[in-house]
Amino acid sequence: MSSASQGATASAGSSKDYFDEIEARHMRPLWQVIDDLMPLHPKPMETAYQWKWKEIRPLVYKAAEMVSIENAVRRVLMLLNPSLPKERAASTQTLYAGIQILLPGEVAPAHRHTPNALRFVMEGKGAFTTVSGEKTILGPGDVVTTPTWTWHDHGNESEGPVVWLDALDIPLVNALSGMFYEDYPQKHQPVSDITNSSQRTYGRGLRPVGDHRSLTYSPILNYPYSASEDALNGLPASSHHPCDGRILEYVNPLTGGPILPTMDAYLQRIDPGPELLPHRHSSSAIYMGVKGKGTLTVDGQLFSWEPYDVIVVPAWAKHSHRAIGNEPAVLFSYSNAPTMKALALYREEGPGTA
Ligand code: 1HN
Repeated sequence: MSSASQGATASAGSSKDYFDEIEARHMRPLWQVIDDLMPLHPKPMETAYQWKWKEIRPLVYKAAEMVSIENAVRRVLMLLNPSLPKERAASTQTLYAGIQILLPGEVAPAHRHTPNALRFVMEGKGAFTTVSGEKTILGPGDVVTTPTWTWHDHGNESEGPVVWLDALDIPLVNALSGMFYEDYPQKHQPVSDITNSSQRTYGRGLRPVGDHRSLTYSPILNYPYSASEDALNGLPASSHHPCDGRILEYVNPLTGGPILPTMDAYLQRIDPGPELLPHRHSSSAIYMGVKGKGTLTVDGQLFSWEPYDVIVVPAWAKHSHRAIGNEPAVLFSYSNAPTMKALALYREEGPGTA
C-alpha cells in the first residue's frame, strides 16, 4: 500500500469517525440540511384535509351516549390532521378544531386556560356560555369568543342537544410552552352582567365613555348569526373580493383588528358562478361550510363541501372557492394570521399582490 492511499484511507476513516462523533454528541452539520431547513417558501407539515359532517355527526352524538359530561368535562371529538403527530392535538401546526356536544341539563364546568378559543354554533338553540361573568344564549351560526385566561363555563338549559365547533390555538401555545390551566372552585362562575351585555354595548358602533378595556381581544362575547348574515347580504358588489367573494371579518370594534390575539375569523358568501381566483397566504386556516354547497380547491386537490364539513387549508397552499348549484355558499373560517402578522411572517400571493 502506498503512503498516498494510506493517507486517503486514513482521511476517509477519520471523516467517518468525525461524523459519528458529532452525531454521538448530538450535533449535526448544517451544510447537509440547510436547503431543507430554509426552503424558498413555507412547507408546512400539515396537509389539506376534510372531515365530512355526514360521517362525523353520528360519532359526535354517539359520544353523548358513551361518556357522561361528569367524566368528559368537555365532551369533544378533536379533528386531528393525519399529517401531524396525534399528541399535538392539531388540525394545522398552530390551530386546533374539535366538535363539542352538550345534552339538555348538562354543565361543562368553569375553568380557564391560556389558549384562546372561538366557538361556531352548529346545532341547538338555547344553551348558554358564560365568559368573564357575562352570559350569552347560543343559537346556530353564533360566533362566541373565549379569550386567553378568561373563566368560561357552558350549560344546556334547552330541550335539545347543542353542538358547536371549538377553535383553539392549542398547538401554538404548546409549541411556545405557554400553557397554563386552572379549574374554577365551583361549577359555574357568578353571572355579574346583563345577558349579552357586550354585544348590546359594543356591537352597535358605540363605546362606553371612559372605557379602559384591554385591546388584545374583542370585548364582544357573541357575534349573533342573524346580524353577521345580514351584514354579508348588505355588501355591495363593488366590495366583493376576487378570491373570497363577499367576505367579512369578525372584528374587535375597539381596534378594527382581529377578535383574538392569535386567531382571526371570517364569514363569507360565494355566489353561484365560475370558480373564484386562487390565492395563498402564509397563515393556515380552517373552514367550515355553513349554508349551500361548494368546492374548495387546495393545491389542486378538490374538496366538495356541504354544511358543517371542515376543511384544512395549510399555510401557503393555493386555494380557490366555488359555489355549487344555484344557491349562494356560506363559509365560516378562522386562521392564525394575527400570529403571523405579529411576528412579521405574514405574506400573501394572489391577484393584486406583487
Ligand atoms: C375547552 O376548555 C373547551 O371550554 C373546548 O368548551 C375545547 C380543548 C382543549 C382544552 C380546553 C371549552 C377544549 C378546551
